[in-house]
Amino acid sequence: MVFKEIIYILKKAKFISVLSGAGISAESGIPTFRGEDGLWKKYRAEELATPQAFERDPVLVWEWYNWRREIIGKAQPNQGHITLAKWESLYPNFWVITQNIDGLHRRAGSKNIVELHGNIWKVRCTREGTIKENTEIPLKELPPKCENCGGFLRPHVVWFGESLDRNDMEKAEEIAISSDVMFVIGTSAVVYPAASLPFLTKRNGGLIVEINLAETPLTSYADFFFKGRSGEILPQLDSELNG
Ligand code: BJW
Repeated sequence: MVFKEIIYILKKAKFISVLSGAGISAESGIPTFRGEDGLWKKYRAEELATPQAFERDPVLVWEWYNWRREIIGKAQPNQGHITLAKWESLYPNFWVITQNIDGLHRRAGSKNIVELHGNIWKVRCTREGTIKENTEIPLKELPPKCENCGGFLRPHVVWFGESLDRNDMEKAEEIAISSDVMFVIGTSAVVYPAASLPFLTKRNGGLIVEINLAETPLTSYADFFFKGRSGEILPQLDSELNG
């Protein structure tokens, strides 16, 4: 019944967006941040994903990223990523705003992507600010150094207390405002400013469709809530949509 209703809405929608989080990549074998598998050694993300942690112990922070690069490097996009990539080809306005740094949406074939928190395959010189692609797994030298000036390289990602790229945030807000429907998939919806985007959609008359294993602070505001794995629910929606 709910499926029928959402399919009717999706068929009429002109602009659809997705806000994705770590949960969409969980079925690809990538650990989430706040789940049972969310700890690396004894550390929480809040203790490692900060500029202060990097200043204090750059080797420790890089060990964490090195470990994640190995997992992500072996991972494949799952049916959730693949369904969203397919939908991009069906809708003239379809955007993925992701908090994930794993690049799996792109590898699944999505092109209209805003990577709000950066990308694990890019590094930035802490001295010069230059950004380069780096896909070495594992990195041999920790911390890696800038070829040009010898300064420490850091992952080109957004840590707590750091501002998101202004262009990315403006684009994400524009998408949220324009959306008839925003899917919020596999995010605990506690990290701002990403977590504010569904409210922008709602305030501008759009609908929120949440897909998650568990309820989140957003659930009571969502128009539809599908409890379960995104890698299963998205293909089910897709077969109803095209059936
Ligand atoms: C499944 C599933 C399956 C599992 N299917 N579902 C306003 C209010 C309060 C605080 C703030 C605020 N504004 C700013 C702040 C401070 C802070 C913040 O939000 N803190 C809160 C935690 C309290 N925000 C910031 O600092 C941001 N910067 C900023 O605002 O700058 C301006 C400013 C500066 C200084 C002061 C004030 C303002 C930056 C945030 C950067 C976050 N960075 C990280 C690391 C990125 C790099 C990396 O990956 O290493 O981003 S932290 C981490 O959390 C990562 C994630 O993208 C992000 C969100 O996590 P996500 O994706 O939601 O994952 P989980 O694990 O939390 O949830 C997974 C979900 O999936 C769960 O719900 C599961 O149930 C579900 N799931 N399997 C479907 N198969």
